[in-house]
Amino acid sequence: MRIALVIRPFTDENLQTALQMDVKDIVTVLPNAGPVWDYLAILRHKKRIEDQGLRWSVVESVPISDNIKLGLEGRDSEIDNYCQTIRNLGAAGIPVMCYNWMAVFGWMRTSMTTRTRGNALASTYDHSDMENAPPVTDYGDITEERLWENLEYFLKRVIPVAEEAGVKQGLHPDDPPLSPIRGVARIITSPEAYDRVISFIPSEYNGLTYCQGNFKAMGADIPATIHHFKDHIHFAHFRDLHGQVPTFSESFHDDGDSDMAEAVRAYKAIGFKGVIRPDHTPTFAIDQDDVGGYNFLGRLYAVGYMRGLIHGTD
Ligand SMILES: [Mn+2]
Repeated sequence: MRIALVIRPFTDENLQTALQMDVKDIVTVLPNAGPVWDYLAILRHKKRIEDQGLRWSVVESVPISDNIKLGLEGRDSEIDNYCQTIRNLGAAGIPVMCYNWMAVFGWMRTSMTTRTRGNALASTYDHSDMENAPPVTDYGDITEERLWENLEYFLKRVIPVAEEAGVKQGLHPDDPPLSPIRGVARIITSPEAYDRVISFIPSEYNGLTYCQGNFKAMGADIPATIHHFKDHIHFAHFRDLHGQVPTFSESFHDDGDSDMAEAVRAYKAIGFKGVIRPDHTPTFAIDQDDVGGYNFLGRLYAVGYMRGLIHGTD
């Protein structure tokens, strides 16, 4: 397993800092991309990374529209665009794409100002705060069955293209893994949901982004699920929490409820060859900008902790 980073802001100085942490794997989107990610633009972004001695290991993420997730008009041409983007990424040698199946709204928290260790800023999701939230009514009933049907439809068109292009697909859990929220169903909320996803097309290209924070939020056994999904884990997010759904707060990686060393042992035991990146971290008092879990210092601290776990476990 190799440690990777999202670079925010995407500057040469920050790329160089990653290399100084001995992080050589970069997780990024293509800046200013159109509906189809252009091959030459992909190539130049890749060269910008490689010219600094790094590599572009994962695309996180090519957006998937609500037309596709909800089965609305226009989805077929948008799926065609997604497939052409996969071909272009494959031609450029990018091996893994992360995506999610959250409709209408994505990652959600009810507070970004929770105080964690030393009054560092962290985030919380508390479902009781959402009980009176106005329901979403713009798209008709958004049921779990509707999301499942559209996901199956999508995968049956996309996975054969991904296989041909050599680009593995890693589905990220819904965050929070809870259904419904404001009347909008969510489906990627349990380990069993992933068994169903894989059953649609049993291919190693039809896999997971194993986001540890969300598996923790589901109440899943983290080492057991890493073993269960071993051949389908293409990318991992390292994160921890206090609590689980319906209420949890994010924590420093060395301060949450999980046994993170056991998680690292599990990745090693399955021979995980992909990359793992620190996911959200709390914001330190001396950090210059509070960017909702992606401040640089928090992730620098996380990389040191991850490196120590990797060195110290067997
Ligand atoms: Mn994640």
